[in-house]
Amino acid sequence: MSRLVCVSNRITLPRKTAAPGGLAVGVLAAMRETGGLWFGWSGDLSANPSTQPGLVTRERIDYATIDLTQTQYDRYYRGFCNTTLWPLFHYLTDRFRYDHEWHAGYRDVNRWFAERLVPLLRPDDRLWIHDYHLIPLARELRSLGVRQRIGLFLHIPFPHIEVLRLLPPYEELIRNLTHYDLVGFQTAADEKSFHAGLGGVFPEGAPLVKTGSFPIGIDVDGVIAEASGAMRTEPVKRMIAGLIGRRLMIGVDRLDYSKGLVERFTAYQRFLERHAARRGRLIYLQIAPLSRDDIQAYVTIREALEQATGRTNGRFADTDWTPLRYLNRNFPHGTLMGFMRAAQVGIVTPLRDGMNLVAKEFVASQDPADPGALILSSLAGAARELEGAVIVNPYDLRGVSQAIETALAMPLAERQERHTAMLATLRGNDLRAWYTNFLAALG
Ligand code: ADQ
Repeated sequence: MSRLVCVSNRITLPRKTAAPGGLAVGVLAAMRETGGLWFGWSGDLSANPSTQPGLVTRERIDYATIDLTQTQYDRYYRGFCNTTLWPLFHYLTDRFRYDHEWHAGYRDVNRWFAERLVPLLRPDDRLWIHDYHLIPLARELRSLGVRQRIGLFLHIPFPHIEVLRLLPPYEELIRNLTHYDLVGFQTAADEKSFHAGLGGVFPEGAPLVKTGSFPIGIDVDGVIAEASGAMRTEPVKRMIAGLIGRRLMIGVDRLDYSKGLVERFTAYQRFLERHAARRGRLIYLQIAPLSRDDIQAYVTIREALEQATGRTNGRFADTDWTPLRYLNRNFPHGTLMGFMRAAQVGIVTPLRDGMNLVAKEFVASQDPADPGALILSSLAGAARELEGAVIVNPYDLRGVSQAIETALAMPLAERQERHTAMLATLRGNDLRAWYTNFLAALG
């Protein structure tokens, strides 16, 4: 069998505590099953990076990592990836910025990745590239003579062509995608947007690019086991004891403006204004570990959330009740699943999201005998599968506030019915189906 080579911007080395992020979980699951090579940035910066990748082998997976320079990091990672592509692909055009040097840095780092990867390749390898950081990689690899099959999976949405056109080199971006043997998207809608883009760039007939939608899922039984196991652990018991019989609403998101946290906090404040009878009886726990905190937009959003938390608690808290508990911490995955199981409401309201695994994890973590209700943004990829959620538009603050009331008031029979249906969907389309289907399509 051919070897699987995964390439992602950042690699999670086994001994390091896992940074939150759905991509790493997905790649690791695939590689654990197939073995192979995982290549990417170490997360370290160096003034004079070695041309030789660092190599570590753990449980059939060879990890090959390279360092970046500060300038590469600034232009490629902070600049083009996270200040140009990230907001644009999430339709958040007011946050979109473009700089010619960032784009040059993006090209440069993709070339840098390709040059360091090529010496490690074997003739029968299959290459699976991940995400928006590495769109030009196939073209760079091809120009260095790589003939093996190369697939790309985009973890984030693919924007409509009229949005993509804000990007000065949008045609180059589309052309770069034609060098792959397979381009995978989270949803059929993203796949359709790509084909519209392709049609726009090649009006006389686009080259044939094989595409597919491969919605990423979760390890359902793994989450169920983690969640029920965690109920007996100290951190989860302590959290439940701290509720003193009150109901719990939980949100778990990387601290990112695309996750709609400011809007969510405002909607919660509105909920407390309008539903006086619920005051003192509900605690909203928001876990939001910092991410990309050296980018100004992320600093600004963090300040806005701290202010909103202060406003809500200052206005509504009582001597024995804090309505909003806001934590910037990481937790072990199992502990998080236990927190979710202890909650009556899960709230996931991104302004746009490729998929959103937290929504899926919330459903799987629930006790089927008394499941909580999920509030889910219509603009997350997951909404196309989780029809049993209370679907909201995250910009509609009144609608989100009403959805909180709907979720809290939902009778047991209805919660069970919705939970059963959603769990069946999760099982039919789990993490293993995601990578198996992608790799089968890649051939
Ligand atoms: P993300 O934007 O990172 O992923 P998401 O899909 O929700 O978003 O995945 C986050 C993962 O990190 C979840 O497994 C969650 O449990 C974990 N996590 C979050 N907070 C944590 C904390 N405090 N401690 C520990 N773990 C934490 C991107 C795209 C998504 C897409 C995924 C996978 O933006 O749309 O679903 O990739 O393709």
